[in-house]
Amino acid sequence: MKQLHILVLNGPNLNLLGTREPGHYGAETLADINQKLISLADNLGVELTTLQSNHEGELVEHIQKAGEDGIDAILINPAAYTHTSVAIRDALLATCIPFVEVHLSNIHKREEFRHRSLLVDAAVGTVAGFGPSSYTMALHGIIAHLQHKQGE
Ligand code: CA2
Repeated sequence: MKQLHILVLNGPNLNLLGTREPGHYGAETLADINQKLISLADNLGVELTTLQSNHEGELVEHIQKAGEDGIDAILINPAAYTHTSVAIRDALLATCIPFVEVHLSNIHKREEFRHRSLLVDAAVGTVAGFGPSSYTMALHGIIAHLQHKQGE
């Protein structure tokens, strides 16, 4: 069976993790989070690529390229674009790649404008509120989902 290849995509300002607002986003840097995810993926026999961009169009291009490259699933924390980006939604729907929406914080416990996600109804699932563990939970979840589908 072909090795699964999963893309982890992070949106704007997440490159600042660990430097500011530890109350909302914790003390770990994005490099720490990515490193842990890569080693977890390694243990699970899955290939993992991590990317971050502060630009909406660049995120769209990464999603389009994931479609061309045969990526099996995307874990995406679109950050502020969660609440605004029709372009990211359209790109995800166009590629038909199953994806999980990931958030460090529980967006439903925060300001009202963060309660709305433009991706939630198209995602396989959402994990929010567990800090960096949101990503590891999402990784376990999407692998189980893909393996279940492979076995169908
Ligand atoms: O909780 C999440 O993961 C969010 O996607 C984070 C976004 C926010 O706009 C979403 O509503 C929820 C913000 C990312 C900004 O990250 C920073 C990290 C350190 C310092 C400042 C911002």
